[in-house]
Amino acid sequence: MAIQFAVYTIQFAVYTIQFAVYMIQFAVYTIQFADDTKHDTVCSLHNTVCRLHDTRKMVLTLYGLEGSPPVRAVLMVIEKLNIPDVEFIQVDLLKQEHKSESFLKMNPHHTIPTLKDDDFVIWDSHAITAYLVSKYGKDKSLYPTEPKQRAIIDQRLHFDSGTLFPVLLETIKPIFYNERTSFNPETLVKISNVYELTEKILNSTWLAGDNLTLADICCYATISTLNIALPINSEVSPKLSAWTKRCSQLDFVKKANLPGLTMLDELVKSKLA
Ligand SMILES: N[C@@H](CCC(=O)N[C@@H](CS)C(=O)NCC(=O)O)C(=O)O
Repeated sequence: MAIQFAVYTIQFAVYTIQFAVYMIQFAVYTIQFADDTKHDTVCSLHNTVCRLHDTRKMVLTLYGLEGSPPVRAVLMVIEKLNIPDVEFIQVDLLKQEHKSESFLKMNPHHTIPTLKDDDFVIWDSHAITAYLVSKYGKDKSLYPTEPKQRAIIDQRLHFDSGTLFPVLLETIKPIFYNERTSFNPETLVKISNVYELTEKILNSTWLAGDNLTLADICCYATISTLNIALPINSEVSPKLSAWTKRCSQLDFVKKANLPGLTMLDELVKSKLA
């Protein structure tokens, strides 16, 4: 009898504890739901990829500026792969925020884009986009593993890093940092040369063959920006012109490249005499 009573008492205690746990869980969910609603409102004020500011689910943090071409390459890949839960943190280069102690601690090279995935930090748009496809892409076609296909894509990505982007920096930097009010004519010749080179590389629908890949996304982010300084002439560069148009018509490009490109375009033009 006494044993049975003890068993009932223990059972009662267990049920009471379980009930308390459920009540706590309910309270936590209620608080989180209220918080989600607040975040959604904040988020709707932001655009495109910055869709979630939900600290509970947040995995990825992208540091950048929407106008920056390599940042736009990452935004396009996030959009294309439909990766949720990305927080976008603005790093204002003109305010030297990329040279702050906390940013340098994360990325000593002080460049945007920089991506943080929990404790893992990676910078350089080409490395970031490749990482995103490998880790989060349900479909790997943007960066296939077949060695020859991948080698061609890698070559185009290095072409962007080593050839296209330096010409872009040379074009834009003096406008922002040296208060130039016109493009340097020698730089415009360099742009024309890289257009010519790209025209020769373009032998298929897309930059690395018959399928859209990271090569198109990264190079388009740069070339669509070079186009601000020197519009592509469809008679001189028909393949480049057609490819540029093809890229610009993709939904994810409209969503994740166009807003930042337009912003940069207006900013650059406001500085020209
Ligand atoms: N190769 C790099 C280039 C990144 C880069 O130079 N970004 C510029 C902004 S568009 C930057 O962070 N400049 C600041 C600095 O170099 O201090 C990439 O693709 O991410």
